[in-house]
Amino acid sequence: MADVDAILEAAHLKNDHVREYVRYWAEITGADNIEVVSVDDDARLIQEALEAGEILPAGDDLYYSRSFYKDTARSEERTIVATSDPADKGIYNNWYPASEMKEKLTGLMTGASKGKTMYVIPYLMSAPGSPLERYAAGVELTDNRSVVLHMNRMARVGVEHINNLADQNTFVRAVHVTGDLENLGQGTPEDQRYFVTVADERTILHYGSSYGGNALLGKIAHGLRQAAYDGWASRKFLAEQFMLLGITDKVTGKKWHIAGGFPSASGKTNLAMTLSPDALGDRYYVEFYGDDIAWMWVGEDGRLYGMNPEFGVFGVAKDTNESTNPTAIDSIAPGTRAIFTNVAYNEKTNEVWWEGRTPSEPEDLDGWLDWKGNPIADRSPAEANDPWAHPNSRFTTTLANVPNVADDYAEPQGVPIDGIIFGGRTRDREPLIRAITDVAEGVYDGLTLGAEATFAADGLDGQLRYDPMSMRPFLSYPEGLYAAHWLKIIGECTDKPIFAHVNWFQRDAEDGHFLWPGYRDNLRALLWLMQLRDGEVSGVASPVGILPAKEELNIDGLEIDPADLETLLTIDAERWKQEIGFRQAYLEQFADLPEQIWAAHRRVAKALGD
Ligand code: GTP
Ligand code: SPV
Ligand code: MN
Repeated sequence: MADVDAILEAAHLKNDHVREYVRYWAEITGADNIEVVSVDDDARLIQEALEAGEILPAGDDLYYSRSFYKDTARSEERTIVATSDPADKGIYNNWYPASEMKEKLTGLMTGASKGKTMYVIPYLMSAPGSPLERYAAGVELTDNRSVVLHMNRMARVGVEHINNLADQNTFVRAVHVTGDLENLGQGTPEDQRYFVTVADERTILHYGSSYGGNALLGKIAHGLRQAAYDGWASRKFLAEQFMLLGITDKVTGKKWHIAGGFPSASGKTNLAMTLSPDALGDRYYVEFYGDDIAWMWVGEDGRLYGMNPEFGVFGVAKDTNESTNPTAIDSIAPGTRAIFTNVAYNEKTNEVWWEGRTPSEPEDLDGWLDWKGNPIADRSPAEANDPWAHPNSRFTTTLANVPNVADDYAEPQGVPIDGIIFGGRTRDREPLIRAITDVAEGVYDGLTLGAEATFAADGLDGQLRYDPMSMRPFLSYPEGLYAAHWLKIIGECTDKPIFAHVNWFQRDAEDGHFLWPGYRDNLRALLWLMQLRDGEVSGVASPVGILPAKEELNIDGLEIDPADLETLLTIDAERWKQEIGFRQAYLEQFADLPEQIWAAHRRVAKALGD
């Protein structure tokens, strides 16, 4: 092992607490070498990764990476929140004692980076100068170069983010060791993977994956799990799996900001990057702020503020194309330095492809490899219909590459939030949009978000489940306390956001088609919500919120079957009554659920005539 101090000194890493942390884990993991990285090293690291065959060229300054075939999504089963206080155990956080997990992970990581370089990635999950900056600094240690390339796109990376911390010890310790991916027993009873956030020690220990949320520790582990815990422990903020967008009315000059939670692979990226439908484009302009995480706090003016702590987008590739998401396509164009992961790749032309990229697969199979690297042309008849790309294949690009990114996206002060929406893949029951003006009912609605799980987590695709605020896989403390923290933060706002539940995924009971065209047309529902907030429309009261009156929803240029629209704007009371029963049982699991939430539940049940 090289002289750690000499390496850190040469890299201008000055923070003594960080140095001690690096020395400690270098010793345990047994890495042969240490390298401190910054975003300025990206071009060199790309070159090294190309030479090592870890990534492949995918066009002008575009790159392709493939993760191990059993390592292509987050594993919820293997994800754990640990603390030293058993009272932190919730229903969903998979709580274990900190001492047990630290010992376990130290054991697994011992000597596990032998022969490898341990990269030191100092990062910041915020714009510098943000009111929440003190919660945003971290240092990821990883033995995987591809993880460094992804972190360079997803977070602000460089020693400047940790050298001058007001409190030199206030940074998240985030250790990632890849492990021997071919021998980890993924998905079997002998599974060796552990993805642990020791929340009360601000320490993240992930072993056994090189994929996305399992390995890019600034994003999900720090940006969501750790930050949610910090926001609660400090009583200062919320950290949620939310997108964040702005809508400008070019006629009146008004600008609104909307944040919203949808479970993984349920439309956050698409909504946040959306453009106006063509017919409304002269009047409304949508700006992108964030697609996966928002940190929210109460500003001095009594409004709720939000910011995206990330620096990039790790977006679902499937069905991304010029018509569903043209801005996403621009953000991964030649020259953007984007990285594609687990899509199909043509080893002769270096092109990439995924399901829904074009209406049908490329005709000429020559050179095409599926996401596992197997030639498509060699497929047996039994494999003929297998997808070319993994359903959870992704693209990674920086926020600045998104053409409609807001001018002020990197400003530290955040933006005031006018609306909070919840949604998910719900094939029946949930109408297009229902607005909720009462805070407790809004929080209750978020807690009872029920949706179909997706391929973003291993082995759960299609299961209907409750996913509180879309945070189920990322909750770090008990649900009742989480609800209380929400009530506290929003309750402190003197000018409160309006809530709404949206659903782009209602299906026809007979043939299964989506009733709502979705994508860019989703803006129509959001415009109605903002008009309702501003008192320009009044909607129609229902037991579960305010629905748009048919004439209030702007449908200029919309192609939709009138019968479908009718269904989208009505409530199936019988189906909802049944739902209230399910919710009762679901909410009863949670300890210390605030009385205001129970009261909201009873009000909705009563309104439904139960
Ligand atoms: P994570 O990054 O996993 O947290 O997911 P996300 O919520 O950002 O999901 P994303 O926007 O990437 O959407 C995932 C999938 O949903 C893609 O395959 C989209 O094509 C599809 N999708 C998004 N919006 C709509 C919509 O309005 N209607 C329909 N039918 N599908 C949509
Ligand atoms: C999600 O699964 O919700 C994601 C992708 O946003 S990952 O970074 O893998 O968690
Ligand atoms: Mn996500």
